[in-house]
Amino acid sequence: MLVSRRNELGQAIQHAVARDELSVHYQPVVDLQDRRILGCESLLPWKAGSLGEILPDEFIPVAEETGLIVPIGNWVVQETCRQIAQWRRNGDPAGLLPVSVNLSNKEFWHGGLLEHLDDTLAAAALEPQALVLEITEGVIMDNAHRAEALLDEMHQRGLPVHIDDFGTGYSSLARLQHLRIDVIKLDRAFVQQVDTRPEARAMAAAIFHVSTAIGATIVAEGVETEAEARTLLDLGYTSAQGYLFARPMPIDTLMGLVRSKGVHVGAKVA
Ligand code: G
Ligand code: MN
Repeated sequence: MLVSRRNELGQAIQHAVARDELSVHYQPVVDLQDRRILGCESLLPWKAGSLGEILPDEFIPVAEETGLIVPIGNWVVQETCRQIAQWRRNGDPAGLLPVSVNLSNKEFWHGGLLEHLDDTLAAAALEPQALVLEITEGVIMDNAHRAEALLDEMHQRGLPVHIDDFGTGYSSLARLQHLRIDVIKLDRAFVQQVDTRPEARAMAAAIFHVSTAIGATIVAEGVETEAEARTLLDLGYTSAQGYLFARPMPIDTLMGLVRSKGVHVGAKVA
């Protein structure tokens, strides 16, 4: 990224945080067979005035560099917990869904993370299982030994942990066996044209078996076509996420979708 673009984004992020301009969107995870909603993922789309819509892929690295990622991430966790608590108070079926948040590198390794999670869940009167933590494979494998200890602590607290973007972060399969992981999210690099590319199909099949071997559930990310969804079903996948089913959406749209599609309660995926 150009230095000027990075500076511009850095300043815009600072303004957005100061002016309370961020809002959380949600993308459903669905049952591949009947398309009912199993859970959803909290995402942070961001419309930055003159800069237009900025996707997380572009602004998260800048937020990491400026250190703003920690307050932004804390805010996403708080906002998501507040929302789940509100759904439950209103008896909305969305309150039954596990909701995941993405933890970036700096947030995961930040010393205050577990305390912040404990405090935020307690303030919203939520049990730890209500909030799912998504951590990319790259972040975990940066320091697999330390990550193992932290994941153990999360497991002891009952916090579900998902490995995001699986297959892109040079995973050590040897270490993977020792990590407490509830769900593996297959990166969309293997999902794109999985119906027509034999290599993608073979990798999707192999990673499915890896998830079974470590006792994790698997979710396919980035499904965009019916043919991809059908192939994944053939390979044994039961849950997925992607533009074919639903894009990340504002809260009201999600609640409408939950009412029309129905939810499957008790799945471990978000
Ligand atoms: O890294 P992570 O898996 O959390 O990425 C989530 C990002 O992927 C979000 O920005 C979301 O908008 C995007 N996304 C979700 N579904 C799809 C999809 O079907 N296709 C593509 N290209 N991107 C998707
Ligand atoms: Mn994610």
